[in-house]
Amino acid sequence: MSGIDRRFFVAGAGAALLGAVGKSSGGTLTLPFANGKRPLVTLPGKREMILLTSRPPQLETPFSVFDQGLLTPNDAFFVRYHLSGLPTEIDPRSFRLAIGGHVETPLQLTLDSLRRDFPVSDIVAVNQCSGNSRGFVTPRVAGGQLGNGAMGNARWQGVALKHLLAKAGVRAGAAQVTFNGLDNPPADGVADFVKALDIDHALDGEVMVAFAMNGEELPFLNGYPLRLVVPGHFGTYWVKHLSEITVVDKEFDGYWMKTAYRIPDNDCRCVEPGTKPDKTVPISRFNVRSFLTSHQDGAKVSAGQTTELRGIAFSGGDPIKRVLVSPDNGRNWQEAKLGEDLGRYSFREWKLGLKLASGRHALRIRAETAGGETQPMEPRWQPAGYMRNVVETTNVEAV
Ligand SMILES: Nc1nc2c(c(=O)[nH]1)N[C@H]1C(S)=C(S)[C@@H](COP(=O)(O)O)O[C@H]1N2
Ligand SMILES: [Mo]
Repeated sequence: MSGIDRRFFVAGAGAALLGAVGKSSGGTLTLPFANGKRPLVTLPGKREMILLTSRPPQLETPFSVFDQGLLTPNDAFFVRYHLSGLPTEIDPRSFRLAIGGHVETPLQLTLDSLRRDFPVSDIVAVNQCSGNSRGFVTPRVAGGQLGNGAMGNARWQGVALKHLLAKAGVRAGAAQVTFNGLDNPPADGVADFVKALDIDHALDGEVMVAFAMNGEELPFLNGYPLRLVVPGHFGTYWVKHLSEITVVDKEFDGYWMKTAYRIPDNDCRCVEPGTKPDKTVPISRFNVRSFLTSHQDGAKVSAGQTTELRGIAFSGGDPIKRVLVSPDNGRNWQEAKLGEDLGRYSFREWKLGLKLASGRHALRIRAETAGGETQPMEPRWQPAGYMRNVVETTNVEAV
């Protein structure tokens, strides 16, 4: 089989997703909040994952994966869709990426042309859903009740959007660029999933049209054959099965920009629990987060001996300066050792050896960026349950 035939065959696996029920192993996993019991399923191209919904397919990464390496394997990478009208078959030979709108020369690019005619680059970047960790929000809010597994870190390979837009020639007066993929609403009255970035952002050289992830082509469920990569920005902008890029001369007012994915227009991105913000803006960059990955809540460790703690931190692009660990629920803090730097959009590993006396300990993990951004000790609240970044707590018992 030639390379291109093989790709077509792999993409054809998408047809198997039409039902998108997935194979259930019968196994379950219980996320640590009320009604947190979830089936474990396998869908094409994926290992056993936590099922949130089956139509459209939404899968969460089991948290233990984040302790196994800084890059999230493709078959364990989370999956989020809004619309159940998924493309069922994509032929890489006839696929075209259309670039049009407010440009000099509209383009219809083949996948071969994308790889051959433009500079190819790569970047390690975290993709995180705005609603990651929503299941922990109290008072609870509507939306997918996710644990902490709606995030992943990968090495993305593709072509910087600025090269594609340069080839098409952006005309004077361009305001934004919109992005549409091959998935469609299942019925009339549901808005097609289209997102927009300001023209300056689209031309910044970091926004990428990616065709590969961790050295392999994109898994079907993560956007085969092309997806947008928007480093430091929430996953909602990372449009999958990307097929249409349109330059527009005014602010785009589609449902998924104007109504959905908006956050309070204030510094904390928060409001009093139970209230609504007066003014909102589109969600944009990640706030800083950090996690302990080596130990689960309730873990037992050896009293009086060094326990090796390990975890990850990441931000919206401001480099991680330090990670602090509290052995005693925030009274005292110790600085962890940072691991390999894969770039400012990547997960950064941290490690710390701690001696814990016998008894229970509430471990807290707090990251700080070079620009001084840090995590709040108490959770902030907003009606959509986006952007949770409270200092995490993991209870361990030393025996
Ligand atoms: N075509 C398309 N792209 C999409 C979406 C979608 O519903 N359709 N969802 C977005 C959202 S909200 C997120 S969080 C990311 C998730 O990327 P993943 O499924 O590869 O993990 O995809 C984004 N891209
Ligand atoms: Mo998302």
